[in-house]
Amino acid sequence: MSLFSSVEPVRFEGPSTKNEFAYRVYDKDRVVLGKRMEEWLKVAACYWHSFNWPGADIFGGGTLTRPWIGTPVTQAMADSKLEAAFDFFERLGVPYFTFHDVDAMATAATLKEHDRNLKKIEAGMAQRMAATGVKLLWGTANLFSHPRFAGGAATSPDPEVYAWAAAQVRYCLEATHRLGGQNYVLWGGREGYDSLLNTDLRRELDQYGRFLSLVVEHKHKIGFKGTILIEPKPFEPTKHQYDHDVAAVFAFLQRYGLTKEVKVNIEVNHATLAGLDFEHEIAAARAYGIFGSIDINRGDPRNGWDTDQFPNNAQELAPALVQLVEDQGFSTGGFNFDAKLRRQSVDPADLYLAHIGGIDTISRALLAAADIVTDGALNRLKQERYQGWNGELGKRITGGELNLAGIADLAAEKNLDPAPRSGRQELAESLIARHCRY
Ligand code: XLS
Ligand code: NI
Ligand code: NI
Repeated sequence: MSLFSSVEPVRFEGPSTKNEFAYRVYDKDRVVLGKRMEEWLKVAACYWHSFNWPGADIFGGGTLTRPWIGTPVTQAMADSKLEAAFDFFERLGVPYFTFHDVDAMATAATLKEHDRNLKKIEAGMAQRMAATGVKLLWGTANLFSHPRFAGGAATSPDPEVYAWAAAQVRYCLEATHRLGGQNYVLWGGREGYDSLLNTDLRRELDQYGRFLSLVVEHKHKIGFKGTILIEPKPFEPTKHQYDHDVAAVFAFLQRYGLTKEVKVNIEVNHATLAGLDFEHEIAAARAYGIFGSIDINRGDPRNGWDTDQFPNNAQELAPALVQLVEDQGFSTGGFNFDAKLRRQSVDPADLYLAHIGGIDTISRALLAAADIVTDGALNRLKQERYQGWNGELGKRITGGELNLAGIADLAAEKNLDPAPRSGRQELAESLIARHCRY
């Protein structure tokens, strides 16, 4: 029995139900284009925002009832947090969860103690995972909360901090591996700078590149088959984060020879903060061949920080889901609800209602995307737009047969005079809107 065990297991009841603690759209066994909804979406709930955040902000303290939060966190507190978290995951009916080492375990003063405490909570997780069937989408080490990481972890000016970070990642990667995690995430919280005046950018990138290579090497050494994921974010908490966006991450991976080893975990709100569309980040990751997983949340159009709100607009998400459907789903990734309540949402019920609404929203977007892909009109519109490239001229250019002068001569000789053609953008937008009817 815990704070979150008073709610009945949440079930699918369909769109006409009056029960707020039921799914209206998310029917995990519903088959969509040959695959169960649960397999399409691979929903995960996260430990940190839901169980390790008391509802504090920079102007005020915790508002939520989270009796297991404190300084230090004792083993008993970590255990009751675990109980509450799994009671919630199980009742919500999600197949996965995600965690940071320090948001799950008892506080540790030394690395040896860190190792021991993480193993203790790992044992508890393994037990609850076996009992509930909830699996691990990914684990990650928190390399940003402790004061020692104020200047970064892998990009710290102090090699002792780097070594601490290496140890934490080693322990957490191994724990993730033993728990059968599908991925391992590195979000570069403070891997960036607050001022270039005191920062050696080239050195820090090299440190970070080496760090990531070591992680990849260790992954292979221990036989972890999951995917290593970097989570791009442009800033916050640092002024500039090196993993700014998907393109910056790709450049970094290429520089350190890791494009085949590491993929990205794209977060909606991080894309917004980078001034990019969520669907752009997905398209870029697919183009570079590094698409991995999604942290699903949303920002607020009038706030410039990571507000981590629950998603509630299926039409906005549909262009992203279309891409997922075109790819026939995730490989090892999933939709992690890296989203948090507002400070006034103080009832345990609010955590359920928030997730239910969010899960129904991505389900709506999935159904719309499946219809859009099946209908094929959007795809045809795109194909027609590029049709010229299948013709003779297109093939001669992309096939590499012509050099720049050759193309120029040919264009002049043939007296080319291409007429502008419609891009059909409004029709494309209408197609999306038309299918968002769930
Ligand atoms: C912060 C990030 C963080 C990562 C995990 O903005 O989203 O929550 O997902 O470290
Ligand atoms: Ni995230
Ligand atoms: Ni975030």
